[in-house]
Amino acid sequence: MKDIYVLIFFLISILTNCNQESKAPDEPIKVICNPSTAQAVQSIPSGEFTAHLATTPIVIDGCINDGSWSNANWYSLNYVWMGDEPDNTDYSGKFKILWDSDFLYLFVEVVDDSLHTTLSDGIENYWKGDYVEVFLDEDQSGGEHRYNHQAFAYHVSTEGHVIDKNTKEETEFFDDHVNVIRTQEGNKNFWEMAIKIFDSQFEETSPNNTPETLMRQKKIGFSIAYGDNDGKNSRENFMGSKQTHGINNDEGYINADVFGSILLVE
Ligand SMILES: [Ca+2]
Ligand SMILES: [Ca+2]
Ligand SMILES: [Ca+2]
Ligand SMILES: [Ca+2]
Repeated sequence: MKDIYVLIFFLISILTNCNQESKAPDEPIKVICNPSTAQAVQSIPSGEFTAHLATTPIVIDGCINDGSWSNANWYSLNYVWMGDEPDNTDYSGKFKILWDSDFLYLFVEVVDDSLHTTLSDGIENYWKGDYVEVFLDEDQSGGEHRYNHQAFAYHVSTEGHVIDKNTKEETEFFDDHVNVIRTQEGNKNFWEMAIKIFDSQFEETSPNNTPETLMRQKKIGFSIAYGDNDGKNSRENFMGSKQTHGINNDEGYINADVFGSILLVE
């Protein structure tokens, strides 16, 4: 009799895991939940985007099947900021944006032939890829932000960490700012994020920072990029959402003047 219970338990375990492989810490969930679509991808050289309000909840699970995502445009993440023009097996990227009062949501789809985990070459090389970089300037003030928080350059790592420099000029994890789940299907990686928007009053030593409440017609300084490292200990490509990004297309981590923007609409 006991053997039957063990068998039933075993069968239930298999059935409940059939859509999802077991997940070790810091590894992507491998799922089939992001079917290819024929939806057009818009390239916007100015990097000035529009985001619609999410009218249904967005579950951060690396799957695009939340109803609101189908109302969002795909935007191109294929401007070459560094390196030669990659072919579309080496790299190709696109993203969607949504918002509600609490979060800015991003869904990023990246084709990358060789996924190089961000921190595998040590924390000091976090900016060499692979990673998604999200540039945010809450009040679109522009200006210098390298070691202050009037704007952020979140390096979202393959491991799910959110990395930027702090006011002591050190590398710091700001994991509480971005809830991210990455899923992987073959050579495609899907990064779904819910991002809290902090203003320039953010204090890294305070436990009481309050994110901005987002509203219609708000405009946020924004760009997004992908650093593609295919194992040569370098960022072989840096690909962005905007045609240019300052000096050598690499000014975003210092100067928010070069960012594009997002306008929040209904
Ligand atoms: Ca989702
Ligand atoms: Ca690649
Ligand atoms: Ca600012
Ligand atoms: Ca890569």
